[in-house]
Order: sequence, then structure tokens, then C-alpha cells
Amino acid sequence: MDFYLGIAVLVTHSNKASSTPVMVKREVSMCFQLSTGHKVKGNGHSWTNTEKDQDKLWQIMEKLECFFGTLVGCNVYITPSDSQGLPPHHDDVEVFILQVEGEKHWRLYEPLVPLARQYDVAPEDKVTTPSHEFLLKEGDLLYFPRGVIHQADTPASSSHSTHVTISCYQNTSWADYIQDLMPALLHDAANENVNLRKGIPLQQLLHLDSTSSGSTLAGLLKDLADRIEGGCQLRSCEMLRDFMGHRLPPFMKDSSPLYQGKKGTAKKSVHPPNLNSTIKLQHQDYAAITVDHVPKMLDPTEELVIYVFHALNNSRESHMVSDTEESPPVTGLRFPLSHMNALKAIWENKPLRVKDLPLESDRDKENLAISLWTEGLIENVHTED
Ligand SMILES: O=C(O)CCC(=O)C(=O)O
Ligand SMILES: [Mn+2]
Repeated sequence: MDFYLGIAVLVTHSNKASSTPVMVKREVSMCFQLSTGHKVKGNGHSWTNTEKDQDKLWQIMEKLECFFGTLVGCNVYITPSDSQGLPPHHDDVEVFILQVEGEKHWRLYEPLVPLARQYDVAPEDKVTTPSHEFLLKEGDLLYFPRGVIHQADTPASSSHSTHVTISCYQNTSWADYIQDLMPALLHDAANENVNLRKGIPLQQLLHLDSTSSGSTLAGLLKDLADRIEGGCQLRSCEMLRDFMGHRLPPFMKDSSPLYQGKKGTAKKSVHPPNLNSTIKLQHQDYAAITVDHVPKMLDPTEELVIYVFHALNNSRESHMVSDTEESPPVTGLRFPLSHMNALKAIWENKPLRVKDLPLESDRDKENLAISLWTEGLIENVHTED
């Protein structure tokens, strides 16, 4: 079995009898592979960098990122016969476990923190009777949610075990989403509601048991809830940028006519569209329209504009690499709010004539089509003479 991607390979080994498991962790940020012929005996392990079948995980994971709308991570665990790698723990991600070689004996336990938002090792006294116990064999798939306590060992009857853990929904709970929405929601609400601009009571910060101001606070939060119910424009600030900027580009074989270059740069259909062209959206799953302010240093008026973010030019190498490690920021286009109806019309994903776009001037229609075409987001289906 061959694997590929910017993933972590965890070769874990410890004597089952030992209470302190040893984990040999090898983080990789570049593409690499694990070869079929690796040997895992005793504490030994090896792999080679062959180039075969290297795209399989990319293909699966980028489709899962489209489906879930969250980043999808991947770890490979190799555990020798008659040993266990990790102690009982729960993860902060939803996991799909693919048993690819050998067998693994799994024990799952009721969560102490259902839908946990943090990884944690389970206290020994809480790991008593498993809720589920089974043997995964080659080709089996296991799913369990965040927070389920688990441990796994390779039985003596199996020469080794290799499994791939595909994970998603890290930091993607309602709590994370509300936290992401809140700054922009408050900013806009405070522009309109003088009550939110009033000063907090004297020495409020010094008295955290603020029972006296509790009802004022609750009332202001209810106002925010009313704004949302009234259909105000929500702006996801960081989560969308993080997802779009760090997800995988669409899977394409190098030979595909759509992509060229090693970074998977979107290739455009041959002719740019003009007013007489019929255009159609492509790669909708890899793009999102959002409304946000232009950063204050670029535009002190804080005008709202439309951003079209997309992942078509993302590189596989920067998948889930944080910005501090020099990954490129999210790519996208910026349009005035007046372009919203035209963008919505294109996003209906049906062939559409450029001259029928709901925009004031022919120049705006053509410019919008050309901008999206340049990014590889629309195709020029045909152009009338
Ligand atoms: O194989 C192991 O020791 C544990 C693997 C695990 O915890 C996981 O895949 O989430
Ligand atoms: Mn785990």
C-alpha cells in the first residue's frame, strides 16, 4: 500500500505490558510515500520515497474537504505485532480510520467530554469497560466522533498494523463559529445601536460578579440575536479564510487539460469571454462568496465589498500549514457590493450570457466575466460571432 501527502507518519511501538508507550513521530510537510515493502518487526520500521500512486490520498481528502467544508487531516500509524502505541485518549476531531495492512484490536469507551474540543489522555480509572471492542481487518473502515475515548493494539497474530486516520471538524463547532462571527457582528451592530456604544459602568472590570449589569448585558446580546433573526449579513472572518487558504486544490492528474504547473495552477479555457459569450461556473465547491470590509489601512471608509475566495491555485505543500510557516494567504477577487446579483446569477451554475448579467454597464459585465475567467472560476462555453 502506498500513501502520499503532507501528512504525519506515526510509527508507534511499546511493549503492551509497559505503562509508558513510546511514540516515534515523524512530521513531514512535503510529499512523500510509504512503500509496500516496508518492514515492521520488533521496534524497526522503514519506508522509501517511491513515486508510485502518490495522488490517492490527495484525491480522497480534497473531495472530503468539499463535502465537509472543513480542513481534512491525515495521519498514518504503523504498529508492530503485539504492541500498542498511544495510551487511551480522545481526539478533538471526527475520525475515519482505514485499516490498510494487518489487523488492529480496538477498544472504545464512553466519552468523558462528549464532542471534545481538545485532545486529552484519559485518566486510567476512567478506562474500564469498553462500550465497543472489535478487530479491524484490512479494508475495514471505522468512524467515531470527537471525544470518544479509544485505544488500539496490534495482536500477536498480526505481523504489524498500518492504518490511516482521516480527520475533520477540528475547531469547527458552533462555539468556534460564533467566536468567528462575533467581532464583525458586534462591529456592525455598534455602528447602529447607541446602547452598544455607551460606556460600561464604573469599575465594571474590577467586579467580575457583575450581577447588577447582567440584565443590561443579556439585553444587548438579545439585540444581537434579533439582528441575526432579522437576516443581517453574517461575516465569517477567519474560519473561511483559513479553510480556503489552507485546503487542498482540486485533484487533477498532471496530464489534465485543466491544470498546468506543479502548483496545480488553474488553466483557463482558451478564449477570454466577451459580451457575446456564454459562460458557466466551474469548480463551485472550491470557491465561496463573502462580504467583508476592506482592511482599514487600505480603505479608511471601511466600505463593505464582496470577496470571492477560492482554492484553485492552492499548493498541496501548504495544505494545513499555518501562516507562520510561510504558507500563502487565501487567493481571491474583490468586487463592489453592486456586483452581488450578477455573482449570484453566475453561482446558479447554469450557462449564462455575459450580456444578460444583472449589472449597469456592459463594461462591468465584461470585466466581471474576464476576472472570474482569469482565475479559472468560469469557462467560456462559446462566443457568438
Ligand atoms: O493506533 C493507535 O495506537 C492509536 C491510533 C489513534 O488514536 C487514532 O488513529 O486516532
Ligand atoms: Mn486517536
